[in-house]
Amino acid sequence: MSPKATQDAYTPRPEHRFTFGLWTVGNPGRDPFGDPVRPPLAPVHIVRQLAQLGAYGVNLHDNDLVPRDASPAERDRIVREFKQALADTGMRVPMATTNLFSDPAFRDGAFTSNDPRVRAYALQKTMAAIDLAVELGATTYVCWGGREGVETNAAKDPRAALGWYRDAVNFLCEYVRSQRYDLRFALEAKPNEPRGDIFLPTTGHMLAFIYTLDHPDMVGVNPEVAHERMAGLDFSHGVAQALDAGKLFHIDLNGQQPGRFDQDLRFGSDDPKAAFFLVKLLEDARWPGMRHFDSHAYRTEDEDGVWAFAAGSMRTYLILKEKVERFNHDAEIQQLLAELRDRGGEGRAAARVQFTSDRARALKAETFDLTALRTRGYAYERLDQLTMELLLGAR
Ligand SMILES: [Mn+2]
Repeated sequence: MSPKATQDAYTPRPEHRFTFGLWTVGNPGRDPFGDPVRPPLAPVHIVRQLAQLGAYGVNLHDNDLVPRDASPAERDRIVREFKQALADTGMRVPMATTNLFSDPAFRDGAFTSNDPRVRAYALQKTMAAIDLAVELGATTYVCWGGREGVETNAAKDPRAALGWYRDAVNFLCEYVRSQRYDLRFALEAKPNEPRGDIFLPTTGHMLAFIYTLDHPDMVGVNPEVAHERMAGLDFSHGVAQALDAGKLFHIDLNGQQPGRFDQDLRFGSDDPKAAFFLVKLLEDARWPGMRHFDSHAYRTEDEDGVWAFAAGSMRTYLILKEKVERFNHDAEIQQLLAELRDRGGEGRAAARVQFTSDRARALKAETFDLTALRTRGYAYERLDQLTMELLLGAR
């Protein structure tokens, strides 16, 4: 079957830089209580279908492409055929990653396993996956430590574990440098699942960790909507902090209701308002990175549903991007924002707060009209209602 996309203003094209993981559209619908409901999709098939839908590229874990037990000859044949599909379609592989969670060997973690042989095997597997990534043209390498954690704190000293984690990332940075690869790392946080608790559970934790590394310039973050929402956080705030630090190397777009299992819903499907403000953040910042979807079709779906999921993910992003344009040019909304900016007079609003002795002395002597500051509202109810009407199509 061949995926169909509506041809209109929201039709995705490669220049929109939409990417999907092989594991996302290829997700067979297995869950902890149920067997797969869809047959596996061949990577070459995924590349051709996504190209037809207007995607820019695909991303992969090493084992999404090359099975764990493949011989060197099988590996070479699989990679050759995959590269041919990329060449035929113009699709790219901007990002790759390592599966350090499926193999039972990683049951206690990979870089933070209590067994040093497992930690060494994890490095060996990651170096091989990095070689494959670079061979396929990737320039971003994501590290998601899904098994890096514990069920019981009796098992592991978290400070020792963080030390092992740091040693592993330092080792991999040195490996990339020694090979002269053009590759940066993006660390992906998640609070729990599959481990009871995962180390470095949020994007903020990851950012702090990065500055303890030997080569912090080579390492940024890959925030994922679902992972911050599982922790009950506002996703766009974490992304804003990463942007502010120059550390937003990649992003995983999807949807998630707080307080639930890892849902990996279609982007924008569960909370369009939060998705809107995320798109606004990325677009207003002119962020040049890939708009990558790390999500999957509902378990109810057959293959048609998978391609509807993929097309819908991109289409929703483009619709929200158009809404951002409308928000940024809406006279009434912009008037309210201008009034906020001009509070205290234009000169005061534009001036940065910077310490000088004179400034501190003047500030100590300043008299504020506290009655005015205590009584005037901010008009956020109007602002939010206008935003809602714009999003709901009533404006
Ligand atoms: Mn992810």
